[in-house]
Formats: sequence, C-alpha cells, structure tokens
Amino acid sequence: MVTEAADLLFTNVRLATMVDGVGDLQDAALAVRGGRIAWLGARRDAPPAAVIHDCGGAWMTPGLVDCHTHIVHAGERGGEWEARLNGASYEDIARAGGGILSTVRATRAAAEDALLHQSLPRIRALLAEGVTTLEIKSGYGLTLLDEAKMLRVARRIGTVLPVNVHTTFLGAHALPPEFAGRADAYIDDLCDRMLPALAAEGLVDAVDAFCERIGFTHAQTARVFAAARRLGLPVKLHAEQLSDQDGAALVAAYGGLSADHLEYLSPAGVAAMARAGTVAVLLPGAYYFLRETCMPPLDALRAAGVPLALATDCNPGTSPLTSLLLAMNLACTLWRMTPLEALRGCTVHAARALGRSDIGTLAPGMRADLALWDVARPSDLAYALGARPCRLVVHGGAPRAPEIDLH
Ligand code: DI6
Ligand code: FE
Repeated sequence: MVTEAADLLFTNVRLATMVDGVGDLQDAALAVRGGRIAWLGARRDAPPAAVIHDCGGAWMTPGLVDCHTHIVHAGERGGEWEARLNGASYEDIARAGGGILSTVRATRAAAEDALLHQSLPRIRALLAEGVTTLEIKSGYGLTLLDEAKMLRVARRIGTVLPVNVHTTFLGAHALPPEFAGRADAYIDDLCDRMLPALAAEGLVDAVDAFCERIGFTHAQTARVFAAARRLGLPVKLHAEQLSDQDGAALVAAYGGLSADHLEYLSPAGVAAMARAGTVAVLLPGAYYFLRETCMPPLDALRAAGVPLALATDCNPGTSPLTSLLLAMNLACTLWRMTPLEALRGCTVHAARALGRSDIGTLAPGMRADLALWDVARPSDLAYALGARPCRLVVHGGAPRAPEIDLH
C-alpha cells in the first residue's frame, strides 16, 4: 500500500506490463506521481489520487517505442518505387544517383522550418498509434550544416510534440557527390570535423552507419565507430540488409546498442550479438517494400537469446511506413514472429535498443509513458490491419488524445 496521494490514477484497467512476457495484471490500477509510475497493482489496493480515470476494463501497455526511423526528410520517391516495379533494383537506382541521394538533394534544398513541417504529419501518424518515444536519424544532409539542420529539426520535434526523441547521426549513410571516388576522405571529414562539431552542440545521442556495398565498408564503419567511442557516444549499425558485410559482429565488438535489418546475418554475427548484448532491430517494412525474400535468421536469434526489437524504418525509399502497428503485423505475417514477440519488440526491447531502462515496461519508477487500447487482447494490436485502436496516450504523466491537432 502506498499512502501518499498520486497525481493521477488509472483504475479498472488491465495492464500488459511487459515484465516477463506480457505481464498480464487484471482488474488493476496504476498510479502516476511526478511523471513516473508510482505504484501498480490490484485495484482494491490503489492509493488515493487527485484525478481518477476509470479505464472501463481496457488494456494498457507501455507507450510504444519506434527505435529506428529516418522520418525527418524532404521530398518523396514514389517515382522510384514505380521504376522498381518496372524492373530497376534498389541498388541500380542508387548507383544512378537516385535513391538516398535524391532525398539528400531535397533535404539540402529545404529550409529548416520547411523540413520540420514536411516531417510533422508522419510523426503525428506514429503518435496517433500510441508511440511515445521515437528515434530519428540524420543522413540526408551529408554536410556539417545539413546534418546539423536535420538533427535540430529532430530535437525540435521533441519540443513541439509530446514525444521523447533520440537523435542518431547517420553521416555515413551515402557518399555525398562532392566526395565521389573519395570515400575515405569523406570518412576522415566525418570523424575529424562533422561528428565532433555535432556532438559538441548536443545534437547526437548515438552514431549509426550504412555498412553495405552501396554504403560504406567494414573498415570505414570501424573508423566511424572509433570516432564515436572517442566522444563517448553509443553506436548502432545498418547491418546485413542487402549482403553480409560482417557488420553485426563489428557493432557488437563496439558494445553497440543494436544491429538493424539483419536479413543476411550469419551465424557468427548472431553469436557476436548475443555475447555483446546487442539488440536485433528488425525492420519488416523495408523487407516488404523491397520485396526481399531472405528473412532475418529469427530462429537463430531466438536460440541465442538476442532481444528482438521492431521499428518502422520510416524513410522515403525503402519503407514509407508510418504505422508501428502495421510493422508488428508485417513481422508476424511475413516472418511468423508471435504477436507477443512483436509487442515486446515495440516496447521493452525497443527501449533497450535505445539504451533506455526507464521506458518500455510498466513498473514503479518507470516514466509514465502509457497507451490505452480498444482491443480484446494485446495480440490484437498486431492483428487488425489499419485499425486505430489507441484510445488515450500518457506522455511523462500527461494524458493526451491519440490524434494531435497542430493547428
Ligand atoms: N537502409 C535503409 O533501408 C534506408 N537507409 C538504409 O541505410 C533507406 C534509405 C533510403 O532509401 O532513403
Ligand atoms: Fe534504416
């Protein structure tokens, strides 16, 4: 029993705590004080509270966490998608100067406010589904000024909307045209000048790279990680998305938070991730949208005990997806993840992929980031395609409607 009064009490609620599996607590209540979960347990034992919200028996989960997005960008690439359906490959388009570089041109040309305003509708779509924490990567600027612009926009999103934003510097996403044929010189500039300057401005929470035939080599990625380590920044990696570059083992060797994509992950990569405690961030939207057929090695990852997170990878080229619930459905339908694995992937394991131990589960002391749902059971979150089952969201103890009106 807690005797001190809470600010807010959710009662007549069914809690999916996500502590040990789904962590089902029926006929429960959850008390919030100072923006944190102060108490949870049986409804009859609930402490007094200034405000009481009767949830009518509805399910409550932790607020959802989208731990891998490229959601800040300008322009669109619908024509490129059509070209791919007419036979071009993603790699062909990238080599011809389209792909990521086409979004780089649009993002460089956009003023900071325009970039913010183009990005907000995508973010509102995520927030309408109960997302309370969001990772946002740079990587469409590829100059110090343009990467800084993207990261400032990402930070501003966390001030204009009720969402926790984690920023990731992805300067090593593609080789900017100014450095054509001089990838090592670009990586020098990135390590020696761009990253230290952005970190000094407080714009970088983590560092990522695209280790791929059309991205950067293993050796170049290692140099980016060494620069991050010198600045005390955690690392993560786009690894084994299109081919096996031994990237997962590299990011694991740096104690990385996560290795992401992983369709072409080898058994050695799985073992290295398990040893290092590196989370596997799986991105079914990109798998689906690229019509990929090589599945990430789910059974091997499960057998090794690697935590599985899921994210939208929201980006204009390979995953124009603004629904984390649809990402859950795709992971279940295409890969046979279970609905409970999918939900853990968007809560407790996604939090871990961001290095956060204060979100992703419902427990005393955790941040009061919560979502209340119109579903019969938690697995229905992954089941109903295109449904908008979120009824109420709580961000740092503050309740809000799922749909956010900006005007
Ligand atoms: N892998 C991806 O799926 C995205 N970035 C990456 O490294 C794609 C980004 C894009 O095509 O714009
Ligand atoms: Fe990505």
